Amino acid sequence: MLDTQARPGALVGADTHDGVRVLTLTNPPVNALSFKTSTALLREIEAAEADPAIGAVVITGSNGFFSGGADINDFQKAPEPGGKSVRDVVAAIERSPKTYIAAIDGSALGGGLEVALACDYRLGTPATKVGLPEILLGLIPGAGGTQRLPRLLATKNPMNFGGIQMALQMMLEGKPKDAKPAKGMGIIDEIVEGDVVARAVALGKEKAGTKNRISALKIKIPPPMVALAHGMVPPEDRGGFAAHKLIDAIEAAADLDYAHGVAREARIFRELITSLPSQSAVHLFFAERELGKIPGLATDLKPKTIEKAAVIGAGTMGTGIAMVFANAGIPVSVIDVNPEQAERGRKNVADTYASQVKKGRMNEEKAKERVAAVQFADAYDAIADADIVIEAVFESMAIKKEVFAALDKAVKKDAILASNTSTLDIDEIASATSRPEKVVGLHFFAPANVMQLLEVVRGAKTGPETIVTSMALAKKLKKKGVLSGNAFGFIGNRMLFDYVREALFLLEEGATPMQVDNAIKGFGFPMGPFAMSDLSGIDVFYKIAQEAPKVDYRQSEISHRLYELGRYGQKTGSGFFTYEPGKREPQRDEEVERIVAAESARLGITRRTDITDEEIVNRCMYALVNEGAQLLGDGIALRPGDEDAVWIFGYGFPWYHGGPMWWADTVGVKKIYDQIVTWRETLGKHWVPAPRLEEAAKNGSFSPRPNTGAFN
Ligand code: T1G
Repeated sequence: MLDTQARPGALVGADTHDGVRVLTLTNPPVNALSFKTSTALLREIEAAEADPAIGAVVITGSNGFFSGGADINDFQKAPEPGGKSVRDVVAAIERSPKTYIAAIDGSALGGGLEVALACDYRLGTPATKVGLPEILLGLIPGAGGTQRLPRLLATKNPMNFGGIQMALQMMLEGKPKDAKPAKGMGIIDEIVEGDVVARAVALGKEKAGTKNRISALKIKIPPPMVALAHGMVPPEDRGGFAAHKLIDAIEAAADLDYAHGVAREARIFRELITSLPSQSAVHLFFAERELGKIPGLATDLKPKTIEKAAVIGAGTMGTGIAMVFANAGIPVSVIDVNPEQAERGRKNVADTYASQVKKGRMNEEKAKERVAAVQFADAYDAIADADIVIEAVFESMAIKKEVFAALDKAVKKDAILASNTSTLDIDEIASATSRPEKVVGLHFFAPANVMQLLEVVRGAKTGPETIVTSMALAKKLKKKGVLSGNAFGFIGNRMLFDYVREALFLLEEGATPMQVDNAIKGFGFPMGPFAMSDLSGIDVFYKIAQEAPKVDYRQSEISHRLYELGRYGQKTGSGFFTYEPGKREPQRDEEVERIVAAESARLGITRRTDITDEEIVNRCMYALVNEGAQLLGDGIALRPGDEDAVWIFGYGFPWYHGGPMWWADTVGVKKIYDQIVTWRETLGKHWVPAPRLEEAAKNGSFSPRPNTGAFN
C-alpha cells in the first residue's frame, strides 16, 4: 500500500512518488471539500504546478472515502477572506498542462465527483460510488458537473443519445452509481482490485504530460429530449424548481462551449442556493442527521444486536412491519392466533414480493429469500428467543395489555417488547409487564414497508439501552427514527388532530371537503385531510377519538355523522367522498355536503361563501405549527427539525417547504402567533397559542436561519 499519510491536522496530504504528486483529502468523516479543504488542495495543486519535476498529480481521499462533495455547513457560513471553493480547484485542474488522475476509493459525490471529472483519468475500486446528488439539496452541480458529465456520457454512450439520458437521470435522481455500472457508463476508466493509488501513480508516470479534458468534447442534445425531460419533472412551484434549472444547465453542455456553459451553471447555482426550496432541503439534510442524537444519553452506550424479530398480528400493519425486517436481513416470525388472518398475512407477503419482481425491482431469488425470512406461527413459544417483539394488534388498551402480559412470560427476559400503537399510553402498556425498561413504542406508518418514518416512543421507564437499540434499529431498517415522548398521539398524530380539527370547523363554516382538500393539495400535499381520513378509515379516527383525552372546547361531530351512517371511507366506498368500485380517486359527494350543511344548521352556524384557499391553508397549517410548538414546550418532541422530519417522512408535507416548523419560520412566527391570538377571539377558544410559539415569535424563529452568502 503506497504511503499517503497527511501530516496530523493537515486537510490535504502531499507525497511524491517518481515524479507523481499524490494529494490525499483528509477531512473526516467524508472529506468534505470545505473552503478550508479546497484552499489547502488548491495550494498543493499550485505547488505541484510550479514543480517541473512533477509530471502528473493523483488526487485521492483517506479513510476509504474520496469526498462527500462541498461542505454543506459552508452554505450556512459567512464568506472567508480569500477562501477558495471546489469551483476554484476544478478551474485550476482544467487549466493545468499536467496530467491529473483521480484515485476514487469509496464515494465521490457532488463536488467530489466534479473534481474527479476535471481530472484526465478516473480509477475506482470495487467500493467506488459516484454521484451528483445536488438535486436532493434543491441545487444543481455547481463546479462543472452539469457540463462535464453530459459530455463524458454522451461521448462514451452515443447510441440513441443514451449517454444524455444517463446524465439527465443521474443528476435528476441524485442517486449514486456503484463501481461496475460507473465503469460500464465510462465515468471511471478502470476498477482496481489492489492499491488504487499505486495504480494511479503508475498511470501518471505513463501518461505524464498528456491531457484528456472532458471539457473539450462536443455533444448534441436533441430538443425533443430536453422537452421530454421538462415534462417528466414536477412544476417549479411543486418541488421542481431545481430540476427545471438543471435541465437548462445540461442543455448548455450542447449549446455552449465549456467556458460559457459553466458560467450559465454558476448563475443558476447562485439563484438556487438562496432559494427557499434549497434552504428547506439543507435544513432537512441536517435535521435528518440530528434525529439520532438524543441529549442526555451516554454517547458510548452500545445498541443491542437484533438478530431475530417477531411481530404479533398478521394484519396489514403486522405483515408490513415483518417485511421491513426481512428487507433488512433480519429473520422474523409473525404470530397470529387466527388461522384465516395468518393465511391472509402469508398471502399479503407473497403477493407483495411477487409484485416487486413483476415491477423489476427485485429478482426471483431475492424475493424467495425475503418470503422465507417471514415465518408464521400461532403461539408465543415459537418466539421465546426473539431479540425484539413488535405488537401490532387492534388499537385497544385492554387487548394490548393482555398481549404484553403474555409476551412478558413467554419471551426471553432481555428482549425488547415494542408496541406499534399509534396513540395509546406506552406507560400503561408497560405496566402489564415486569420489564417496563424494555418496553418502547415503535410506531410504523402505513404501508409500513413503504413509509420511511418510525416514531420511537419513550415511556417514563423505558431504559436508555432500549432507546439506543431502537434508534439504531430504525437506521438498520432504513427508517427515519424520530424520538417522541409518551403523549396521546405522540408527535405526528398529535399535530394531525389539530390540523383535522380545523379542517372540520372549516366545513361547518361553509367550505366543502373537495374545496379543503384542493387547497391543501395546492399547498403541496399529495392529498388533503379528508381523502386521507377516507384512506385511513373514518372508523379508525372515530375509535381513536373515543380514547383521546377530553378537551375543554367543542369538537366537530361531522365525522361522527359519517361514522353513524357506516361511511368509513375507501373501505366502504364512501366517506367524505365517494369512490367508484376499485378506484381510489375521491369523487365529490353531494350527500356529504347535505350532512355538513345540516350540522351547520344544527349548530346555528350561517355558512360563509368567502372562505379562500389561503384561509384554509393558514388555518390548517397554523394549527399544525401551534401544536408542534406545544409538543416542543412539553418536551415530547426534541427539536423543531424532528417535527419537520415526522411530517415530511410520515404525512407527505411538501419537502420544499422544509416541514411545518421550518415553514413557520419562512412565513414568520410572529405573524402566525398574532393571527392565532386574533382567531382565539374570532374563531374560538380552541385556538390557544402555545407558550413555545410565543417565545419563538419573540426570538424570530424556531430554528437558526441560514446565511447562504458564502458559496456563490
Ligand atoms: N458536507 C458536510 N457534512 C457532510 C457532508 C457534506 N457534503 N456529507 C456528510 N456530512 C456529514 C453529516 O452531516 C454527518 O455529520 C457525517 O458527515 C456522516 O454523514 C459545488 C455545492 C456522504 C452518503 O449531497 O449523502 O457538492 O451528523 O450520517 O449515512 O456541486 O452523508 O456525524 O455530524 O450521512 O454514511 C453534495 C451529502 C454537496 C452528499 C454518507 N454532496 N452526504 O452517508 O453518513 S453539494 C452531497 C451524504 C456540492 C457542488 C455542490 C451522506 C454520505 P454528523 P451521514 P452516511
